Amino acid sequence: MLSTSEINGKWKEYRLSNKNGISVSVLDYGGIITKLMVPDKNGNLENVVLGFKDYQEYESNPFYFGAIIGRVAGRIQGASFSIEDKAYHLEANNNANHLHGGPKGFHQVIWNVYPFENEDAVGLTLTHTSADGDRGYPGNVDVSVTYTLNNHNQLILDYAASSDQTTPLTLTNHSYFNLSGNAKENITNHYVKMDSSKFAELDHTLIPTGKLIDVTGTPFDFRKYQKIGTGFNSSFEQNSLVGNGYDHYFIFDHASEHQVIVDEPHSGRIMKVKTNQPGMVMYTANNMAEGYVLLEGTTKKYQGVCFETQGLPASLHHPGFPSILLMPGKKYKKQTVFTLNIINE
Ligand code: FUC
Repeated sequence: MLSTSEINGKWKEYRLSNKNGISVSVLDYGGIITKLMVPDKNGNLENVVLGFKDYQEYESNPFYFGAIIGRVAGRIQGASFSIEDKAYHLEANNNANHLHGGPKGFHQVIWNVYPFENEDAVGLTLTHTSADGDRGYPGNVDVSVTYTLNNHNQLILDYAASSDQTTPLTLTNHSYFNLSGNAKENITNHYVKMDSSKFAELDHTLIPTGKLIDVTGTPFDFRKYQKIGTGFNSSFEQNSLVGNGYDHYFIFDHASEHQVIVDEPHSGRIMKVKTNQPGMVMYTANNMAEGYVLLEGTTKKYQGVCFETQGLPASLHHPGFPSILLMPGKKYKKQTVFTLNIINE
């Protein structure tokens, strides 16, 4: 089912729901997922993402809650890059670096929305054109992001883009999940399993050094289920450096059935993530400023976890990482599927 409401006289919110009671609410502004209602093991519907109580806060959205991130998700070192010896300069909005597409990135524009509905699913296609020179990036880029909620409890995000010049592009969604429901607890006791044996080492400005670290024997080894809080109190430098937690790019080992599984035993909720991206940033809200009022509770450290499936912008400065360059005539086509269920069902 699909319903629509006006927000503050300037935005529209679309609510998609399936036959099992799951629903997702999405704004045309930033393509922001404001709410994701999912039953727990007793059938209670609760919200499993962080969102502001006062929608006005989405205008600045310092945490990038729920939004589409682009043109480039993550940090671009020194806010500049070169393509075939031509240098491009972007706005530095994170120390000397460019973060998440910069100010007025894809998280801060109003997208065109085309709803659809069929027998098994309901969805929205969001489109946006980013002009040549937008935020300093080259090429006219047409982007579409399709959100589909089906009756198999899958929320599918399909990203497509094309450009008339070579440009870096890697899109993601920046939802903060908290499977405890209505953010009753923080994410310390969420369990995560991940198909990744290496991650990109960061320096103290959170920029990849170009080196990959083997997870073996470190708090980054999620190849077997591990509590996400393992890295919060660890003395391992890569954890302490990012504010005692995770804010790192993990490289997936296989294009397997699911690359990430996260579960929360109290609520019984389990979420699987499957993508054709080469890896993802897992960010555990280590640096979340306190005191913003949410739909449930207030912002705090470790209040949610982001699984930002994407390419690695550090490939612009380090050879050997998978490229994020989109060439003219080529089609960017990426998909991430979040499947929401009850443990052992
Ligand atoms: C993530 C992180 C950043 C940042 C931001 C809000 O993607 O990589 O460090 O704090 O989100």
